[in-house]
Amino acid sequence: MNIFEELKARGLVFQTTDEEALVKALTEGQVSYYSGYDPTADSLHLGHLVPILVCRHLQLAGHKPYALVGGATGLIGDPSFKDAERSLQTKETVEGWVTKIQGQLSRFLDFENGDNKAEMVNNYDWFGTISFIDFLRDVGKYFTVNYMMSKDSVKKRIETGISYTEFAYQIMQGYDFYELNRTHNVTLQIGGSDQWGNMTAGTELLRRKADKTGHVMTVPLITDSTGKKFGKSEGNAVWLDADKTSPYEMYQFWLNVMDDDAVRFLKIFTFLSLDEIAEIEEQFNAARHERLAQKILAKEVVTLVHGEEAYMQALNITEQLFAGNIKNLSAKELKQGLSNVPNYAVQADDNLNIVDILVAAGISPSKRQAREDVQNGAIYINGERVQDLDYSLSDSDKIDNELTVIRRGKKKYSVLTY
Ligand code: 629
Repeated sequence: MNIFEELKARGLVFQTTDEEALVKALTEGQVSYYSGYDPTADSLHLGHLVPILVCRHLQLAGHKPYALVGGATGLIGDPSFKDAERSLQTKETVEGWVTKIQGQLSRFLDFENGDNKAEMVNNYDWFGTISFIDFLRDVGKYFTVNYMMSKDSVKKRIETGISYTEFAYQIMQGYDFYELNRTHNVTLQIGGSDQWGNMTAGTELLRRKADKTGHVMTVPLITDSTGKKFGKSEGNAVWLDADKTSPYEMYQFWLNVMDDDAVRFLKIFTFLSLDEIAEIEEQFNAARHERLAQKILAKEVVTLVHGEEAYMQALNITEQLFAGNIKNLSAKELKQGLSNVPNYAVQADDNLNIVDILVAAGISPSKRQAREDVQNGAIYINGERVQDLDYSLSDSDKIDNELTVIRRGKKKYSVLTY
């Protein structure tokens, strides 16, 4: 299988400008390619991962990647399929986000070794100094307004309103492709299917201004088997920054993938070979309740994004919480594992008797119920059952001097902080 067939078999190809010519280029020699990421937040998220992984596949196959961070385009705002105009961020903010996103991208590609080592580029490096007059004369002249308006990505906004600033965006991205071709011989651009319009503005400019052919390849927008857009956990983006989405949370996200999506996602999001995935699929289908595909998926992606140690920690937190072994975890681990659990900050004048604390922390609705819960054996402090109505919390119940985990019944947790 050549690299293009491999990407296709994995479900990583949505659309290309000229498949035959692209396959020819990819099989005949080394292709320089790029993919761009705008600094619209201080972190990338799972939605960015697919094109990044395609770039990694291509690098592993010997092609040379350029990772572009849009220091300039991030100051403008991509209107593609966006319902409304974006609000402008300050230049300082965008600059800070550029640095963070560069740091994240650097983990996925090899920037050090071989004749196809990856390179980081920032389009501020050429847009920062280009004059408005030169841009209009040397670039804008190649685009008709009619052509620009015909793109699906902006069509809706033509009706509802779009600023001249955002309307110009596609020409900027088009010029990036032209510029990277001119300076680095880049001939292929990769992006999500929402980027088709911007990316073909690049091949258009290459053709018209330099009489050259560029290729575009889009990756599909990932949806789950119910057709919902993928990558959100309880409505929130799953970030690649461990401080925004902990490795444990990301691990849980993958662990909870639906059965019908798990194998497809193994092909898209991991570097296991298709043969290995076929074997996993067989085992998985023989006993789906064991969630083998999800476990491997979670292991592979968390290791890829956060490293082996973070994966081991996420797994350990999962297993210890499942077994109720709270005391085997540190306060830091518990904060990851129980980040979605209600917290109660114990007050200086709180009565620390178990019954009172259960009510104060909102674990039991009344003292009467609290007493019953304790006597029934439903209450666990740091994983150990407490049935003594006179039990009073003390320093020895504080894990790492920071918190106490109370559980009622099987799954209802609450964290006391001090
Ligand atoms: C200048 C800027 C370029 C090439 C690309 C760009 C960024 C591009 C964009 N991409 C999205 C982003 O930055 O806005 N105009 O958040 C995002 N991308 C990854 C995938 C995407 C896309 O970074 O292409 O489809 C998400 O999967 O939305 O010269």
